Amino acid sequence: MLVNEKRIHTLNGASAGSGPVVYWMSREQRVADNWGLLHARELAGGTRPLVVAFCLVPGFLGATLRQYDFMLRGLEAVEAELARLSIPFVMLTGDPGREIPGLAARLGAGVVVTDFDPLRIKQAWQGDTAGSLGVPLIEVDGHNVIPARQVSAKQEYAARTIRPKIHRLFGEYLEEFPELTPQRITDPELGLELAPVDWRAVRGSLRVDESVGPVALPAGEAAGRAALDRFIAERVEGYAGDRNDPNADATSRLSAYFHFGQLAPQRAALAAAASGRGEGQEAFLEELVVRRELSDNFCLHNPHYDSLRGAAPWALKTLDEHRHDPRPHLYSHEQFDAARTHSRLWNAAQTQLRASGYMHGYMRMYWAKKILEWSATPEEALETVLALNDRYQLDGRDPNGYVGALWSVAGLHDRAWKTRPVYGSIRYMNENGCRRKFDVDAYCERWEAAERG
Ligand code: FO1
Repeated sequence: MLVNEKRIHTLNGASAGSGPVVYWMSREQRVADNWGLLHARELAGGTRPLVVAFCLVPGFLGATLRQYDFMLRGLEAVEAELARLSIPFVMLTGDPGREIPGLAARLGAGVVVTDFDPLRIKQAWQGDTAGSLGVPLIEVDGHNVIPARQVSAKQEYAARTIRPKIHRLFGEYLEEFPELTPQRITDPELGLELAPVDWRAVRGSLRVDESVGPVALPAGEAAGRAALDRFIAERVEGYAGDRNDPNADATSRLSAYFHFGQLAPQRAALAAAASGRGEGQEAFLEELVVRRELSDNFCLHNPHYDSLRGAAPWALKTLDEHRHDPRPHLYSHEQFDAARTHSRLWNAAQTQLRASGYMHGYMRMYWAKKILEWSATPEEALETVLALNDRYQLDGRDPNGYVGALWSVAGLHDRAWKTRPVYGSIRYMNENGCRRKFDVDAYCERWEAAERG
């Protein structure tokens, strides 16, 4: 088998037919280094057609034009790359729970393969599809180096509890990807009328908030790979020392590519492991594998990953005890959104997010903790953090984003710290801490200048 069978999980009990194989691409939007697509290709072999389908959901979790634009640019590249391998690409629009079974029925598909994704909405789409398909729906984990269903059967407490489990299995799963072989079956034999996607029509059909416009970041798997290669060649060496300095440009900047599946985290792990760059390599693998996969573990095992109910009892208790503490400043969602607080540093971070679709990881923690401190309730704070993150961040609505928000606002995967007003024993951050780490004024000036244009 091309794909380690522990990556594979069948979502219904239906028996396979002999018709075409459909790969329903969703989280892993790339052709290379894609375990789900490789498994589908292997099932198709030399005799059964393989068709790749993507279902465009017009109002996905409040996404704006910024995210759809980035995703569609990547999917155009997917279609072109698949064409090179004679694999047809079908773009559906609507509810995947209806559209995927509909396509499978039209094609007389014998099996459908799709991507592992721990988000509730994805699990619901997959549940609906599995229930009405009549043939197997097979999930493949192409996102985690160690498949999320294998690493642990329960919600892990913290990085320190999942780390040894990941390290133990790392050798088994960190393997090179096989190459995807071209399809030899020609179109007429497929018996399908598959027209190329009309991308203008697809873009025209979007009903999304256009006030948050596209960003200039190049999209697609070639761009993701180039960004990885640059990071490994130029920056991974200094990653351990400089990654907490928002002025240093030391982070990988790969998260949008991971979020839309335009780059496999496993490709990045292979490149880092082979880089021989000591401390930087270790620090990057910790973020890339341990922290990232801890986020999938949390969302898979905790259905409340985007609300305070997902937090630990100690955290809920302490936030509740400090619910009525006077807030030093109080802002509404709109004031936060417009970057209109008293804090020059906070406003600069929000401006970076609005203007670029990205906020430096260290600033994301500070930014979210101040929203906790300056909101009327912890519930309102978490709502604001998630809404702003999902609206502006290219990689919003991702397990990593949910975990980052709950870490900042409600101590997820963290421990209790010295008690303070509003925060209780949730870890506190302030501007002086930032000043000790980096040149705060330079950061502010940079984003104030960007705002002025
Ligand atoms: N996945 C889909 O299968 N279809 C979509 O139309 C779609 C839109 C979309 C828009 C913004 C965004 O951030 C993600 C989007 N995704 C879509 C899902 C995404 O690929 C991820 O799988 C999840 O957000 C995180 O696991």
